[in-house]
Amino acid sequence: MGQPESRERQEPEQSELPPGQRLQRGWPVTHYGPVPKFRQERWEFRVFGATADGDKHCWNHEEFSALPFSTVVGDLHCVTKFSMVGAEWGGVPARTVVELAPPAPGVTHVMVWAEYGFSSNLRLADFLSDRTIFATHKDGELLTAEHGFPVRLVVPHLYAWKGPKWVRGVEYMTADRRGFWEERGYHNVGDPWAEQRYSYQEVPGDGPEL
Ligand SMILES: Nc1nc2c(c(=O)[nH]1)N[C@H]1C(S)=C(S)[C@@H](COP(=O)(O)O)O[C@H]1N2
Ligand SMILES: [Mo]
Repeated sequence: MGQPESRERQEPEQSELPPGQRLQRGWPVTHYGPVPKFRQERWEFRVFGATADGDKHCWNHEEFSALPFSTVVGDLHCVTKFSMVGAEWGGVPARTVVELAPPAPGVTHVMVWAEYGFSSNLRLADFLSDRTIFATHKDGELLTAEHGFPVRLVVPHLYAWKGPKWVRGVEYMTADRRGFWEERGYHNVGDPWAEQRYSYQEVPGDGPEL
């Protein structure tokens, strides 16, 4: 006896890739710059900007590791055209972070900040998707350093650059602002199903003027 389908939208078949993508065997490492060294005593996860109470919220590594844990299955689609599909990500849903450290009423976007100043901006609605997760684990194992240990964001419905590795914080914003790749020629929204790869494809409303 099947459970009734209660998903918000129909999931694509796992063999179905966004246009222009090809399947990658294994899991390549893709990022700009060096792999940061994790120093537990200096690490904290900060939520700041337009918070509901005007304060910033910080979790040290022990506290962050104790936040409610769940899993989601989701793919990574790199804009350079490879996809890694069917991974099970374990960690703290972005929604949980938002519940624990709520935004002020006017917040429309977030900037997710990582080590060395890497950043990516997301619409609040994309951040609140029930599959957006601050992952600490993949397929039951802790992330490795090169894949983002201790925490990376995974946003399965957007291109993978929208998911910073080595995340250190979330900034609540009352207007949109471009992150690292969004300032450097990549699309402000980054929906792989619509092939929103480059900023020259943007139409009014997709992002702040370049
Ligand atoms: N901090 C940081 N996170 C990042 C990037 C980066 O350059 N720096 N690159 C992004 C891109 S373009 C991709 S495709 C994925 C790749 O994740 P992986 O190396 O675990 O496959 O990480 C994303 N997260
Ligand atoms: Mo990428």
